Amino acid sequence: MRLDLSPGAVLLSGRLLDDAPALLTGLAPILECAPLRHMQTRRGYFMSVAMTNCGDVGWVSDRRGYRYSALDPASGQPWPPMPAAFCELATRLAAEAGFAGFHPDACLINRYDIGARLGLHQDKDEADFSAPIVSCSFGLPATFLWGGATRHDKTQKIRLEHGDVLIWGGAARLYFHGVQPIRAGVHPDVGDFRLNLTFRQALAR
Ligand code: MD6
Ligand code: FE
Repeated sequence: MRLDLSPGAVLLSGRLLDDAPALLTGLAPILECAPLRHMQTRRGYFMSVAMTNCGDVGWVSDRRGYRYSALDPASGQPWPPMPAAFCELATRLAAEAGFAGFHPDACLINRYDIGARLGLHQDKDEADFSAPIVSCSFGLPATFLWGGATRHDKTQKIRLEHGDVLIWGGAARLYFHGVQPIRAGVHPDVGDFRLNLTFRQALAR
């Protein structure tokens, strides 16, 4: 089912229910090479969400701030490559939402244990805001906060469930958004956490 949240933001509910097992299997070797970790913020706090990446570059945060990096700071090595199947799927999903020609070079992998949350933020570390972001959710459900162009805009709550895809770009590309603390539970296929993959075009093309 397709739901247009606002111009540029599309929710494809359950779109990945069939693809989820293969995606999660493909994730396992990536997580072995580049384990999930709690990154530090500029202010010195550790994020409750555990993160890692695959692709040409990965999103990192530390005392110097946020940026994309070609190397995993934990290993000093390049991030694991993005599997071709992931990249092709993200391109197809973006096209379904009306964004043709999406070529992700980064995939940020977020694991939310029970209680983990993500404060209201904009995704603005990418070089080119004409490309959308494709966000895929697995495991426990989340309450996603969908705001507007400023931090003070009213937010609406959107439930993101296993297999859901959220695509946003265009007029919504810099909208504020966040994730409320994940509530306790167990997903039958995934376990007691939520996984989110966001595909981005981080580098200028
Ligand atoms: C999450 N996602 O759903 C966090 N950002 O776990 C994001 O911050 C996000 O889902 C930009 C576009 C889609 C997203
Ligand atoms: Fe985001």
